[in-house]
Parts: sequence; structure tokens; C-alpha cells
Amino acid sequence: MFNSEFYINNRQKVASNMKDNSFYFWHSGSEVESSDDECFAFQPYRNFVYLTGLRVPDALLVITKLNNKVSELLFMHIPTARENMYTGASFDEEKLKKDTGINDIKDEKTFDDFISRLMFGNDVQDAYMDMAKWRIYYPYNKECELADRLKKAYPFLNIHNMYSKACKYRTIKSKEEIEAHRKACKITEEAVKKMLLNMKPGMKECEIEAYYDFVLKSYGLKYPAFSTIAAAGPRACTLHYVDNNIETRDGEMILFDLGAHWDLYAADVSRTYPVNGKYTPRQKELYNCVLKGLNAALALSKPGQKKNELQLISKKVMAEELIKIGKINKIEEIDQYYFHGSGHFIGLNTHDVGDDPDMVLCEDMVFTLEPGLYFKDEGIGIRIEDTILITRDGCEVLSGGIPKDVDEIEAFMKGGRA
Ligand SMILES: [Mn+2]
Repeated sequence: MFNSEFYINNRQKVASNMKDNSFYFWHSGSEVESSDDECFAFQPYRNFVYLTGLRVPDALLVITKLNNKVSELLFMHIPTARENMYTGASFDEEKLKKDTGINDIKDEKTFDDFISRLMFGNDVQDAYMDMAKWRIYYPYNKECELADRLKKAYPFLNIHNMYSKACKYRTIKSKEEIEAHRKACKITEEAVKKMLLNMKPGMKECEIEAYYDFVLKSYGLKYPAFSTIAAAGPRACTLHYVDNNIETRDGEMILFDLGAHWDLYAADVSRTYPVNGKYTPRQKELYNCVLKGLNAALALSKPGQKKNELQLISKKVMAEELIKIGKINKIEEIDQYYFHGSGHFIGLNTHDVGDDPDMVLCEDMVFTLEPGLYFKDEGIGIRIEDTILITRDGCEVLSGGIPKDVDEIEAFMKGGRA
């Protein structure tokens, strides 16, 4: 986690937009059972992390503004002796205060009593929630649950959903957030290079992936930022292939879409490499169509540029290249080979918040560009994706150290071969 100043500053931004006599509520999320006596790896609610730095389940942050005085409270699950015995979980109030900059820390069991007293003793008219708008069939989250209870108990209360506004703050990255992205990209680079130097035809996709995982774990990362795609040969045409369990063959390419994270800030990178270290002339020809599409978008990535147009320029350039090599005759025909978006914001979430169709790029935004072409008819799928930081007058490709030019890739892979 970052220095507490970062979180204090973020909370101040949020509090400055609250009306007087109101409160704002966030929940860190709860663990989800995966099978008997096991839970999935816990994923904290990212706006909660942005405001506290904490990554624990069942914690609550409340900001109150009463008579124009802002107060911050943290409600924490306090482990029982038995929990401590099993998981080692402990509760260190002083450390929590220091890490978060929040001085008022309470047991989460007292939360209902706190809300009752808050409502009873003050003229609170407005409550702010941070209700992510998930799909209707997603499990009921704690924000919605509390909103429901509040509405029943205090029907006069105006409940505002601040999710979109709260997420806007996250689209411009601070210095420490940019450094975290940079580190995530560096780890990813080291991990991809490790795979490149070790992969050989005949290895299973996941066997190659294991070299990547090894590097991540050596940095203490138990999991990557998202499930790795390692898709060789025709499987690269399946956009979200994650089985990664088939043997690679000589002469095939393998498409990787992967990323490490640092302090939860993600890298998201795609590369398509020849398993045996050398592209065939046809693979090289098609690969360069995608690379030119990416480079055209990179050249335009700077403050003031409409983000959506980057997608169109990649597509146009790839179509022109496909016409040149005789794969298609008309620009529109590219739709059969290119059918996904070409990039997204990235941050605490790999697919981060903040995307809107009219978004204009600003300094310190971080996002990805990921053009691809998928030729089912030739059993070839290619995607090249970089994680990019917008700078004052252009962009910095944070993942630029991961080989992506054909010559560079072949020379690098040769280094690992006898
Ligand atoms: Mn990706």
C-alpha cells in the first residue's frame, strides 16, 4: 500500500462533494465460497482500496459530514481467538491508523448501532453509496443491502448512487499509482522474457505459462492480475481461451494475453510469438499488419486525443495492410477478422472504470491498446497489446520493453536456444 497521504487525499476529494448533514458508505466486500470450506481468493472492492489501501473482507468506511465537520470511521472485522489460531489473522489498531490515516476504528459489529445513533441524533437527509452497477443476476452486494435497509428504516432519506462519480477520480493516476503500473509492467516483462527463453515446440501451453508464473511468484504475487491466456495455433482465434492445456507444435505461434500487478495496479499485455523462435513468412506478414495497426494508434496517443478514435485508426490501418497483401478487397471486410474493442482503461481493475465513448485523453491516464486479427481460415490469431501512460505531450509505453518487433523477437529467442 502507498503512504497514507494518498488515501487521505482521495477521501478529501470525495468528502468535498458531500452535502452537509450526510454520510457516505463503502464496504470492502466479503469472501465468496468456492467449495466446501474454501473461498475464492478475496478481491477487495476497488473504490474501497482507493480510499483506504486496505484489502480485507468485511470492513466498512464511513465518512460523515455533520454541521460541516467531516469525520472518518473505519469498521473492521476483529478476528476471534479461534480465527487467529487457524489463519493467524490479527488486529493491530495502531498500524491500521498509521496505514490509513483514519483515527476512529470500531468493531464492525457495532455498525448498526452507529447508524441508528447517527440518524437519531442528527438531521441527516442524504446518504451516499457507491453501488457498482453489476449485472442484475450478480449476488446482492453490501451497498445495495444497506441501501435497502436504510430505505425501510428511514424512508425520507435521499440515497445517492455515487459510483460513476467516484470512479472518475481513478482515471487520472497519481505519481505512486503510475509507479505501481510501471513496476507491474516490469515484472510482466521479466516474466515474458523467461517464457521466451524457455519455450519449445511440444511443451503444453500451461507448461510455458509456468515460467511466467514462476517470476510473478518470485515477486510475492500469488496471482496474476487476471487469468492468463496462452493460446497456441488455432486456439488463438478464441478471444478468451484460458484452458491453456494443449501441446504446442513446431511452426505454430502462441498468443499470450497476461499481466502482473503491483499494489493491485495491473499490467495488461498481449504478444504473439513463434513457438520455435522463428516466424514463417506468412505469420510474419500477418503479424506486421497488426503491429502497424498498434503503432498507428500509439503515434496518436497524446493529451487531447479522443480515445475512441484510436480504435478506428488501428482498424483502418490493419484493413489497408490486409488489402495490400490481398487478404481482403474492401475495408469493411476486416470485420470478419477483427471484432473486439481495441483497449480499455487500466488501474486497480484490469478493465478499469472510467471508460466513456467521448473520453478525451489527459496526462496521467493509463490504458491499453490491443488490436488483433483472427484468421480462423488459416488457424492463426494475433493480438498485440501494450499498457500505455499518457504523458504531457505524448505517451510512454510502459510495457515497451517486452519484445514486439519480429527481428527483435527472433534475436531474443535465439539467445535461449542452443
Ligand atoms: Mn489483455
